[in-house]
Amino acid sequence: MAQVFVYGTLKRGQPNHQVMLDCTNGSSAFQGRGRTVEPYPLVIAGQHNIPHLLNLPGRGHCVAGEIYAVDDQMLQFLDEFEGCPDMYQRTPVRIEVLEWEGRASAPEEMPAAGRIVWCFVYSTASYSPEWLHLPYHDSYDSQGKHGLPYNPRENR
Ligand code: PCA
Repeated sequence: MAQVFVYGTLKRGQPNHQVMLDCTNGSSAFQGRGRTVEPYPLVIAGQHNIPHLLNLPGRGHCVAGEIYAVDDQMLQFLDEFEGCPDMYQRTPVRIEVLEWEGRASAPEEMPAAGRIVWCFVYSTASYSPEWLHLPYHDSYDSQGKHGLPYNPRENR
């Protein structure tokens, strides 16, 4: 099992969330909500309005998202789905727990709000320099006020 922090289209209510629920991809269990300990630039970029957390800790905002426990099959599926390692790189990042719903074998293993957990994040290390001048978001919603809705793959 691995812990993955999702901040973009994989979150609940966002356009790609259903892939996390599809058992043929493996298993995933929602653990809770969290926020990156360090600030990162979260931009919506390219002609398809794709969210990217740029791997530049120290700039931007602490970014909110969701923590999932996933099995190896789902992790491999997500790597492929996210175009890892070309488009995104799966990077370990420290996440502050905001609310925890996941199970633990003993109560003392249960991360409480404020605890820090390590999670994999699909972040982007290679991008065009203009992306650094895009607005930095602190949480992603495809239908947000930015007016840049995600263009699903089937429409491209
Ligand atoms: N999917 C991944 C990375 C960006 C995206 O849209 C996620 O939701 O975390």
